[in-house]
Amino acid sequence: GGAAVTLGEALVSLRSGGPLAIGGQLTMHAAGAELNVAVALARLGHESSWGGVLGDDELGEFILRSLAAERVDASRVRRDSRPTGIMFLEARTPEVSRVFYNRRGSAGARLSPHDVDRILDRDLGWLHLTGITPALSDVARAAVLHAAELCRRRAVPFSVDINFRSKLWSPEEAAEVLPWLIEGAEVVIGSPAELALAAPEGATLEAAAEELLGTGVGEVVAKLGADGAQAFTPHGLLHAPAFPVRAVDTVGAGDAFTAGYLSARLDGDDVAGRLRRGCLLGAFAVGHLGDWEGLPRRDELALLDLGDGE
Ligand code: CKP
Ligand code: MG
Repeated sequence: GGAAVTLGEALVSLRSGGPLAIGGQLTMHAAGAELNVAVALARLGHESSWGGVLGDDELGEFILRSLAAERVDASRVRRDSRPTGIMFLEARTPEVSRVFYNRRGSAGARLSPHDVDRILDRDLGWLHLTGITPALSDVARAAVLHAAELCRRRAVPFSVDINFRSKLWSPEEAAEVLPWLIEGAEVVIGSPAELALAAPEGATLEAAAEELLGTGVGEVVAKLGADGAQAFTPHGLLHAPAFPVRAVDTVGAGDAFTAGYLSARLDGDDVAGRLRRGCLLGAFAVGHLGDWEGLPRRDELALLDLGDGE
């Protein structure tokens, strides 16, 4: 029982189909890794909630409206006089896009431990965190570490997507903070390079996973893009292939994978089922423009899934 909750910074992403430097049309989307996961879970029918700080501005209104339309609870959101953050995204090819942030001093970076207390003061079934929010500001870092600590104290299962962002902090800074964030997490997800950041002794993916499992992490999940994904658990290693799709936009695919994995976990599926649904959601995400707009409702999972199961 209890809601699946995420917290972090939500942004407005303004997307361009070509180089930003030549101008032209932009499309407006609600974004932010944690928001993406919250929407994906709600689409699949889970009780889902997003918490954070939004500007008291039109962009904040837009994000609230998007969350309401997607049936994500946002009742713990705080509004702040600072602006809602913006992210510009330019697609150069379907596989290659660049992001430019306009988020320094944003409302979202003001997330505090006090906000976290308010957001998590509820019947909590699962908490999902990412390595983006602790990179935003000192207070946001304290907030996210506080959230992980609350979960450990209350024995609430939680997950962490490492989501290293080189535009926000250095690998050295991240490597210092990440162990405190992921200690005791049920699920840690990342690319092989991100997992290596969190497990500095691990020279290979296998060694990094081993090291994290040794610190008490329940499952370590490596996202391998077109090669699918791998889960390392105390019972062994499992691999799942990616679903073959033509990529239109890869941003948001990681969050979709994470949500698919967590959704199957919340359903009580085994590790193979979790990997499979993660890869399935990743395929939906890359096949569509926008981080989460193309994601399936539960009754639509079979649209791409021509194999058995689901
Ligand atoms: O790892 P992903 O491509 O799935 O993450 C994309 C999101 O939060 C995107 O919405 C963006 O706003 C961000 O990651 C970020 O802060 O970079
Ligand atoms: Mg990611």
